[in-house]
Amino acid sequence: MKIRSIELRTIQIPRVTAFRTSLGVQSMHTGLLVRVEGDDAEGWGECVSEGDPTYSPEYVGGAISIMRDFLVPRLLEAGDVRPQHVAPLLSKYRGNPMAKGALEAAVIDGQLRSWDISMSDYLGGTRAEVPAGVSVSIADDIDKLLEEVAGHLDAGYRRVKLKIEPGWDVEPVRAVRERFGDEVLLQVDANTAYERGDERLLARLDDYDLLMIEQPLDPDDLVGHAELSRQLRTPICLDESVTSARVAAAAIRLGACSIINIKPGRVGGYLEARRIHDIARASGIRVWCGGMAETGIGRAGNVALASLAGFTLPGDISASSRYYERDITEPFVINDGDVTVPTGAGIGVEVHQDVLDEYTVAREVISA
Ligand code: SMG
Ligand code: MG
Repeated sequence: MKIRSIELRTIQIPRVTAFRTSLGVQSMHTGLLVRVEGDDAEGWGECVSEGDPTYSPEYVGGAISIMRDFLVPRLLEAGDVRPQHVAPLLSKYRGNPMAKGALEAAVIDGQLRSWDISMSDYLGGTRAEVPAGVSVSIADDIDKLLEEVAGHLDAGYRRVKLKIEPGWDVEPVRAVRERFGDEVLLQVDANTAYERGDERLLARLDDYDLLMIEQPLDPDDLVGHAELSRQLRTPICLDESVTSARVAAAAIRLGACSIINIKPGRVGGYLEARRIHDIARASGIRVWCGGMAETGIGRAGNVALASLAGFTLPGDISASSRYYERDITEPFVINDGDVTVPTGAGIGVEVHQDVLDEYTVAREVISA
């Protein structure tokens, strides 16, 4: 598409309930949306950097800065840009996969809208529905946790992921298993909260038939994860560590994981995410689509990605109402435990301008 201008919007949306992980607590979601305006279409992308650099080195203020000073000018100079050109054009600038991924997502959406092709068809999706999973906050106590998990299971979620940290790991897992039984698909996510030396503690989770332990160690510690993989029966899944297809291939080669959480934003976009899916599939590694509490814009793309055949595990793809009272697009809902893959052109959802304006705290437009 011929790009005329790119708009960056910072949004702040209150979360329905505060979300606590080993990295901190969030009751307000700070997000960054990108709108690419072309000659005959506009496209939207969502940058999954958060307000602060805790999950990732990227954060909203930094993403705006690199987009404004380097990435956006490069795209505007290039003029006519196809989705597959975005990453190569931006590759001279190091890192910043979330900022790059958001720009690529907006170009994909704009291009597909003008071609009248859905994102799922474009990526090669094979499913009309994807199974919904839910990620559960660290709770104040076990009773509150059980109450929350009961609500999610009643709502039809097919898989539950508990956030864990030292002091909140074996007990909550044991309590959930005891109350809801062995049939529930259950996994945990440590967001890097453990260290080498915690093997014995983590091995206690082996008794609970978990689908996986997600990212127990530091993002850079592929070797540590490989050693842990050999010591535990529970499969190791990587999230924060996997920032590109190259790193994914290295992690697989090292035996650092048997499952990968693919978040398009974290790996530089949907096309790189698909590459990781392809590599993993060829290597017998299972993948699932992660989440970053996206609005309907990012969620629509994630649902499309999760419709690819290799996504054999339920993702962190929940209903919009799990996060926000009002989404900025038509809300995603759970039907019999599934989320329907949009079939409209591009991401297949429309931005509700009035709601978006209400949550916008900063906006700038950069033109060619
Ligand atoms: O989108 O449902 C969602 C959130 C899923 O737990 C989730 N994401 O490490 O996988 C993860 C976290 C990252 C965000 S919280 C810091
Ligand atoms: Mg994670």
